[in-house]
Amino acid sequence: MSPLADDQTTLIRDFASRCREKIEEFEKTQVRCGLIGPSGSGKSSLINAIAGERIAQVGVVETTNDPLELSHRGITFVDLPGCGTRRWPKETYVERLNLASYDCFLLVTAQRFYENDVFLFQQLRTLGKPCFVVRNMIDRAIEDGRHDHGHDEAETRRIIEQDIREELLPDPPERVYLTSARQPSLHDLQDLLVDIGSALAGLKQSRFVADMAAYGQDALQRKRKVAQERIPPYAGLAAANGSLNPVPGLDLAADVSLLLKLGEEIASIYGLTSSQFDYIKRLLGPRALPSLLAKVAQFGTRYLAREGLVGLLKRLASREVSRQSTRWIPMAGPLIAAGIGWQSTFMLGEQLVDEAESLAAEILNDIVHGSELPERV
Ligand SMILES: Nc1nc2c(ncn2[C@@H]2O[C@H](COP(=O)(O)OP(=O)(O)OP(=O)(O)O)[C@@H](O)[C@H]2O)c(=O)[nH]1
Ligand SMILES: [Mg+2]
Repeated sequence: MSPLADDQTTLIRDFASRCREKIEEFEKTQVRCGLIGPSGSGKSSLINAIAGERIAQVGVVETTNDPLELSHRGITFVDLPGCGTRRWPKETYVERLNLASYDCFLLVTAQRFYENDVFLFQQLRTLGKPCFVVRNMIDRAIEDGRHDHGHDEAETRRIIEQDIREELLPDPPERVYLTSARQPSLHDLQDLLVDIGSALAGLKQSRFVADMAAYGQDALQRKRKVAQERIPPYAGLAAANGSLNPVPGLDLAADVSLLLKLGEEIASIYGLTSSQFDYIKRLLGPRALPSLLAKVAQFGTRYLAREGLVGLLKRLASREVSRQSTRWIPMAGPLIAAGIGWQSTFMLGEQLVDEAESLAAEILNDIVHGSELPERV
């Protein structure tokens, strides 16, 4: 390959820094989500269920006199102190806690809402912030409704929803989400997550969709779009590497480092990193199928470890070196000529998304089928 002219080198360096910016822009995006609700209503359990990772302590009474921040990649959950206490009077609550800087709120109860909750709900609405009303522990309420009154699930849901709406008069929410942090794939948690994502805009939306757990097909579809959008800047960087250091097929080190990072991002989007999978295993309990565990381990060896990726890349490179992909030319422009890094990264990225998605779908299927079994998270 002939050496590049100076102006071409500049062009490529510019392109590479734009790709890097794109990656960093996403990495730096944070969604701040506040949770408000009484002790024991399941806020910590909900945080874990939303993150798909155990980041909050459950069943430990946290006398939250101060906001408690818990992070899961791009989502910062803030377990907020009770409103209307001596420490946090309701009149100054929103201002002192700087709630205007938040992106969304979950108003959580496992029983009913009280006057201070109603006050806060209205204040948050006035701020124009998405505020989701959550009645958690619906699994228990359904059980009790059946046992105590002979109500079926639909009847219990109807009664609870109506009660909550009345408690939040004069301006009741459009929807009350009836959730169970112990049965995240049942009831309304999956809708809640999809709706939070929809209430956010731009990169915040992508960030939330990437980092929320998926408990339904709808979530998986949304994740696919976000996951695929992660690929082009990585492919662009690989192409730039390939153009500036054109030793096709030999020096794959730079591409491998990029792909490891992309692999980790995609794995995380689909809940397949080891800490996320620990949470899933608790949901699945002893039923976790050995074949599923083996597949997840195999996925890790192929895409999240250097040796596995080198093998995959070499195979792709030898197969694809002569085939120019035209699909993405508008994005990479003149760089495509050096495109082994571009093509390999793209193909591998797409293969990665496909495999992560089908594994996540299989896991989801197992979670759904096991949800009737005893609670354990
Ligand atoms: N059955 C059932 N139990 C739940 C659910 N959510 C939480 N729990 C249980 O309720 C207890 C309290 O849950 P936490 O998540 O710690 O509640 P919290 O709101 O964070 O409590 P504080 O930290 O004290 O404010 C734990 O034993 C949870 O396992 C649920 O949806 N269904
Ligand atoms: Mg807690």
